[in-house]
Amino acid sequence: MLTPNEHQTYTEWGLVQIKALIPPQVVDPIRELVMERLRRREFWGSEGWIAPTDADGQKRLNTTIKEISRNTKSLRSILTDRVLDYARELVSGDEIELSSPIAQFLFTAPRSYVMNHDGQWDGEWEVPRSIWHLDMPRSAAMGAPGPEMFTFVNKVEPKGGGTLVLAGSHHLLNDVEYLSSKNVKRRLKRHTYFRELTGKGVDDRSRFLEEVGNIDNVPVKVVELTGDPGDVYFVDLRLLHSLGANTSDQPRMMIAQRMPKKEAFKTWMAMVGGKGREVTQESEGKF
Ligand SMILES: O=C(O)CCC(=O)C(=O)O
Ligand SMILES: [Fe+2]
Repeated sequence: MLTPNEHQTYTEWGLVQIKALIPPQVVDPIRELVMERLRRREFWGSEGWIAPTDADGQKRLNTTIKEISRNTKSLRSILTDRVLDYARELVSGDEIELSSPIAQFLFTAPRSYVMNHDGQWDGEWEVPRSIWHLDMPRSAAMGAPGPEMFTFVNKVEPKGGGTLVLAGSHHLLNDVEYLSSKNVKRRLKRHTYFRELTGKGVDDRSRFLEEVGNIDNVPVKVVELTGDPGDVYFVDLRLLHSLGANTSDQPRMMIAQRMPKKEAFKTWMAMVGGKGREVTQESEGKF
């Protein structure tokens, strides 16, 4: 079902976009569910978004998002047979595991950023410097682990809170026995590009989106995941990624699902068992 070009893009850059893979009759009810909750909790009114005004309001919003996330039955309807078929095709027909969290709901309020809490955000969008991470450790024993699916529940425009990925970074450090997300980053800081991406210097950061750079002779580029409801990105689970600020007046609503190959997942879990807490946290997607 994927065209040879789509396969090649996925192999080369570690991600491929499939437009309108999920039909409106699947996505629309999910968006309605979310909006209904936001309205009921008074975060959405006739003029759109009603931002929390104090710490209490922020807490209520967090609770509301958790409440929405708990509707696993409704959210997981997004994992249609077509989505699963595409994922299997990307792992050469092998079996995939839908690893926890199931149909993870990703939300960023309008005009906000995850760093809001420390008062550091100035309202401007930039290619993020921090929170770059991996959802799983690097290990030669796992081989190519398979994709994570990202889809849009409502329209996500550029600078609207979409996930940022470092395309091409799946080619890096594949010969290591074992490296945690933190240690992968530590190793990559030997390279100028990665030091600049994650550094504090004041410079024009749009170049990371516009130009192909290189780390250890591997071409890399930052890609912002944007799209319409029902568009899907399959992203190699080895790609570094980070969170984007939402400068728009619409809530950023996406759903993510990790879909590792069954064999890779087993190897991963066996390693988690052996390595204890740090790895367990990482596999749960803590940054
Ligand atoms: O919210 C996002 O855009 C990305 C979230 C993420 O990377 C994670 O939960 O591991
Ligand atoms: Fe992640």
